[in-house]
Amino acid sequence: FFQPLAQQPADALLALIGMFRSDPRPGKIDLGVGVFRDDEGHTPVMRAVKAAERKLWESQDSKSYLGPEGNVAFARHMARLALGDVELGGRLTGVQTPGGTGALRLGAELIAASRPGVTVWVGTPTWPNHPPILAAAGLKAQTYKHFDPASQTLTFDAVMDALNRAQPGDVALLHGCCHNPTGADFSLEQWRVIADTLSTRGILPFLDLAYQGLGLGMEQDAAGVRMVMDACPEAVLAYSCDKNFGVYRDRVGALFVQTGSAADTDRVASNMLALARANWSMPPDHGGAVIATLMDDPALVADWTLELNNMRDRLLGIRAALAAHGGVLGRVDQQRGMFSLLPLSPDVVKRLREEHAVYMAGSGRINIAGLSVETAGRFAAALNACL
Ligand code: PLP
Ligand code: TYF
Repeated sequence: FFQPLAQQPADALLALIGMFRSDPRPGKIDLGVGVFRDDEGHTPVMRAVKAAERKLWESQDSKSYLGPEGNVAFARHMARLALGDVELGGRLTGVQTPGGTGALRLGAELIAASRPGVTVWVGTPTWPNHPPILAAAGLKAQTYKHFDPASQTLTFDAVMDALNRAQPGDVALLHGCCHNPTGADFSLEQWRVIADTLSTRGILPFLDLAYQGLGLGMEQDAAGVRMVMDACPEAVLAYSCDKNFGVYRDRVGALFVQTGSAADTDRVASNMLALARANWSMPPDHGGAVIATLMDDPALVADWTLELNNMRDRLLGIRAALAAHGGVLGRVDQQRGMFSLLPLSPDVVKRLREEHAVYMAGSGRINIAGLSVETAGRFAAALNACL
């Protein structure tokens, strides 16, 4: 029965985890999969998350089913975190999803249910899971250049050329902040132009906000998304809490949809619930319940904010230390979040791994959090030796 199946490649990023683990060399450096790390290379459970888990463990008296919308209080909190002073209802609806990935899949399926086979404009390079998620929903991806690795610059002319070539009714998938894999984010002025273009040309924004708070700050990192949602009557926002709350494996996210009218919202919400039921019935509860518990406690919110600020400062500090070495690292202090994409050939990536025990994605993407101000120099020297 399964003979017709072709062998599929493993996820190259996730495969690096195993390769790194089995390397016995001391001082090995892991710049692969995108998780935050501290100076010791550890990905900790955040203090406030641990405290909220304790609180939840003591107070939770049932694990009976919730509905396909998941934890409603959680969705309300995340809407405010992402969008500011908003309420669900009226023209905005939202549900909890299994991670940002689940939000992207549900958003793609909702878009496809409304406009089968519609074109989605995607800047490249992008997160490798974006194209298969769009394809799985039956959407057509049309690519354009977002970033030029050799010059380490965001190709804004190419972005605008694409948004002007798109047909009214097409969709534009945009990274809200901390672009994966390049760290090359739009400036506020560029977001302004994008928001105006999307709104006047009638292109639906499909926003992916997976790293809020890890770029410049919670408010700054959401500014572009908010500008677009203010300018455009209709928009789709896939949100992930897995990085900014450090709850990766608990799979926590939400999908928000802004519609043109309260009547549209009712139909959109009923379609989101029907699609969620056909996918996962209802999202896993634990992560959403923990974050809702955290958000309901001002002392925990304050501690979470403090720890998130420290995580962000650590990334910015490493970026500054790397950029001081110049060369291909010279512009990483202009980029934001966890990733930069260095112009390295597959051969150089392989030599860094084999000769220097430095592990990174085959594309030349590095996870900044895998370094420290101390190891930045060693990485720069290894890079120089291979170039
Ligand atoms: N979008 C981008 C750009 C990402 O890098 C990730 C990373 O995992 C996601 C979405 C999905 O996040 P999650 O782990 O919550 O599914
Ligand atoms: O790009 C990254 O490294 C993160 C984590 O299938 C990730 O977004 C990578 C691959 C994957 C799921 C998550």
